[in-house]
Amino acid sequence: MKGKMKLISGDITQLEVDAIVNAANPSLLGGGGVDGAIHRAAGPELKAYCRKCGGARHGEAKISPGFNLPARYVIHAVGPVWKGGNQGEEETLRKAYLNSLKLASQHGIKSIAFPNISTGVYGFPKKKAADIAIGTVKEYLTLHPEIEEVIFVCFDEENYRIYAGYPGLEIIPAN
Ligand code: AR6
Repeated sequence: MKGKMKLISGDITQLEVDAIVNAANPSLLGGGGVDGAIHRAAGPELKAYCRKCGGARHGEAKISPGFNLPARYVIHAVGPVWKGGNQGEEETLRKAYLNSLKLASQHGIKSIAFPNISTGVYGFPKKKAADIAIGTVKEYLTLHPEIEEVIFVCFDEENYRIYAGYPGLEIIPAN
């Protein structure tokens, strides 16, 4: 597990990894934020492919090719909408990470990059989300040596500061 979790600031669409994770909505047909950026960079074939995926519930994930992205795959994870914390939001966020990692294992993905799922439009508190993201990934890696690298990609400064405060994440300098 040690040395496999990394932190980088910037745009997830630029990363040359086996898979990038998208913070999608249940339609899987695109939207704003990181979802919009991924669909723009992947090209229209991504939406056409996702149309056939049948959507996903909050906490679920589906996989597609990366099309024009440098990443081979996109894993579309749907995080919870924050509604105050009493609607199972924490467990749903954990499942979004876990189901993404399970898909990665099933598809021979060795390197995977996550954005800070649900911490934008969906309004999940950032520190709590980081605890769940890092905790879930850490636990998964101890049991699944097939995943070699997990990169947390922070686009906004607040998330980056929060993640940089965790011991055990290797900081990769941005280009
Ligand atoms: N690379 C990496 N992270 C990014 C990028 C990027 N290019 N752009 C934004 N972020 P959000 P959510 C960060 O709102 O909260 C969409 O409309 C951003 O700083 O993209 O899960 C979907 O279609 C934030 O920390 O996703 C859904 O309807 C993080 O990505 C809804 O938003 C997540 O913010 C999902 O909301």
